[in-house]
Amino acid sequence: FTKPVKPLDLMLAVDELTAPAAEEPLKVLVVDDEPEAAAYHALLLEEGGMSVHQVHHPADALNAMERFSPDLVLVDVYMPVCSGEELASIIRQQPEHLGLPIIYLSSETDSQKQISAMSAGVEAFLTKPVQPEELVSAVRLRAERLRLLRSLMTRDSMTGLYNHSTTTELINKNLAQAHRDNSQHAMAMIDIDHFKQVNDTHGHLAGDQVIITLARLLKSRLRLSDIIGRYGGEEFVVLLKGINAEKAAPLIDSLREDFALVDFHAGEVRFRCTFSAGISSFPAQPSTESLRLSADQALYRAKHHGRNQVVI
Ligand code: GH3
Ligand code: MG
Ligand code: MG
Ligand code: MG
Repeated sequence: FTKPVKPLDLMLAVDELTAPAAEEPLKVLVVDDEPEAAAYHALLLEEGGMSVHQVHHPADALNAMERFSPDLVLVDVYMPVCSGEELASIIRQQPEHLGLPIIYLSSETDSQKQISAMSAGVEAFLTKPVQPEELVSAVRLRAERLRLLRSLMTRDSMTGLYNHSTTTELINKNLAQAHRDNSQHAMAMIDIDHFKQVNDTHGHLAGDQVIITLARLLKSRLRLSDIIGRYGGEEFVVLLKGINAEKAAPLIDSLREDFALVDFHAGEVRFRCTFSAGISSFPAQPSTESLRLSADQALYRAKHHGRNQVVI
């Protein structure tokens, strides 16, 4: 759980931190009434490094989209019951799939029919049989563009952490799940101490470096499943999943100790920084709002009692 990190490591590889999450393969939903065709195209995309889910009935597509959350949908045009065009218009009417790229893949070669099919708002029309490289590159280009767009909308560009609204949304979702399976979570509100003074003394760029370094520390030391958000300027919120406040406090405290040892540089001047944190836990606090309020009150006590400490 607590990988030891040498303070110096935190200063490196900031690019890695701010790059959009590239770990997960691009996800493609293939909708084709012919199982062989679906399997063949899925195979090509998988060979291109993507993760693919296939459905053979258009009626199953929406359900699959919900569960699989694809970065792109590849749709056959001629299918019984519901054509690819009809499916595309249904997808386009759903706000949660706004911007999701759809590509048609069909044996239709009549350009007039292709143009009319594209009016549902799809990105491209590929004709069967498709060149494997053409399929893979057409899909990758558009799926990556969506990934980038999503990342711009949900993440803070300076640190790569979730932005305020996404953090809240994700915590809400996790609490709803925690209510169902009786799990416990802890929340930590983390705020850099005397940060205004850091800016005033060492300049805004040095201040930015402090924020980026703390973000990197949180990312490298917490679990992948934990939710880490930049809540405001120099304020971070973490949802530590599956542990209570008594377990979360020493964990955050060890981060506090390590952060306090990082040497920052502003020209020739070296300086150090600390943070304070307040911890609350679910289900004692049953909502995002009460978790936040309780963690905020604990943070206030930490500040009031001299900063550079973690308080429950
Ligand atoms: P406290 O110990 O009580 O938290 O004091 P503080 O000075 O950290 O708190 P305060 O809220 O007064 O100041 C926060 C400062 O953070 C003010 C703001 O200019 C600065 N800040 C906010 N966002 C950024 C940023 O992205 N970069 C830099 N360099 N500074 C920022
Ligand atoms: Mg068909
Ligand atoms: Mg502060
Ligand atoms: Mg603050």
